Amino acid sequence: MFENLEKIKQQFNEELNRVESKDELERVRVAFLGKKGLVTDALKGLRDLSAEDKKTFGMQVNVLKNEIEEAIVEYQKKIEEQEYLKEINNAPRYDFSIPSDKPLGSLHPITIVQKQIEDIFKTMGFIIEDGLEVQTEYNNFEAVNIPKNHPARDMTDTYYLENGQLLKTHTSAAQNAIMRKYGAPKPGEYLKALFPGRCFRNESIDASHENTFFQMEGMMIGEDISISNLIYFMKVLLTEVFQRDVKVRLRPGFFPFVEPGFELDINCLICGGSGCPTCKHSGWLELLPCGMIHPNVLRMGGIDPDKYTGFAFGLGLTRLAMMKYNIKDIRVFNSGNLKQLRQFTI
Ligand code: FA5
Repeated sequence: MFENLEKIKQQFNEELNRVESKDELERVRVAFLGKKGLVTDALKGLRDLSAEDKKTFGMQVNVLKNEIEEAIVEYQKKIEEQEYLKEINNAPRYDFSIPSDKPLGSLHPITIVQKQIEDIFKTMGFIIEDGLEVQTEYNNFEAVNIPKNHPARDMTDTYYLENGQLLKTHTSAAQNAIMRKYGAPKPGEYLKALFPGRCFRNESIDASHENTFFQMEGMMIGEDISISNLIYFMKVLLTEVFQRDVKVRLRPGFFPFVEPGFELDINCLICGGSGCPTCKHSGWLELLPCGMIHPNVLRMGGIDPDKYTGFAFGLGLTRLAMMKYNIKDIRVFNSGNLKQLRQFTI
């Protein structure tokens, strides 16, 4: 009786070693553990044994049964692994270096304009910085001279996270971090930075307003920066982007982080200035607010306002792309409509 269990074990191991597929494994399982299997059969012999032997033999049959079950589970894993490897090895091989004959992806029109402006400013010695999209309330407001309860906060309501941080309303939110990162420039040198980014505002959407849009901020700080420098850089920017003369107007504008502050508007290129929904029938589009950095902002950035001055501008990048590509409605940009967006690919 007991030797028989040994034989069953040995037979099981031999048969298991010959198994090569899940089906064969199932056949072996049934042959040993099934209703008419060898292990089940062995249990039937229990009734002819003495009480003492019944106990020992029963225990041993159970041990054997568990061993066989475990061995089958293990072997199943092994077979699955082998089948998986076989499948991978037989899978077709692709050469990813072969050029595609299908249409390639394309750059988004905003990315195209962004790269173009970055290139222009890089040639003038500006560094390009990334601003975070999730910002602290301090960086977005306080650090640019917009204290709590300042009415300027009303104009730029945004989306707040549960931890008190917010989706930045303007690229100016990065000014403080960049001033702190690079510090005041050495005598005769300048801190020149360009920082594009996605901005968010709780806006009513229309042809020229989105709740998610792009700005491009520029900032130059040194010991002798004046409004003339500001106007020079704004002119270079617009002439290079449009590659032609565009009509602009400079008018006083209020932003708590600049003094004096200006609004640089562009004559609407969609309607040529005669008035359309894009420019709200005024013939002009607000594009490039700018000004001389407020002494408080320099001070908060760790730069001495008695020694240094600087200018900053906050270009509406999405609106600039509208003007450049004659896009009448801002909603096209976030639409994901590839048919429309691909028209602007270069
Ligand atoms: C600002 O955001 C200031 N931080 C800009 C600035 C920087 C001023 C540095 C002075 C010095 P404003 O809210 O006007 O300003 O936005 C700047 C530009 O972003 C606008 O002229 C416009 O072109 C664009 N813009 C603003 N709101 C939207 C919107 N909802 N949809 C699309 N473009 C927008």
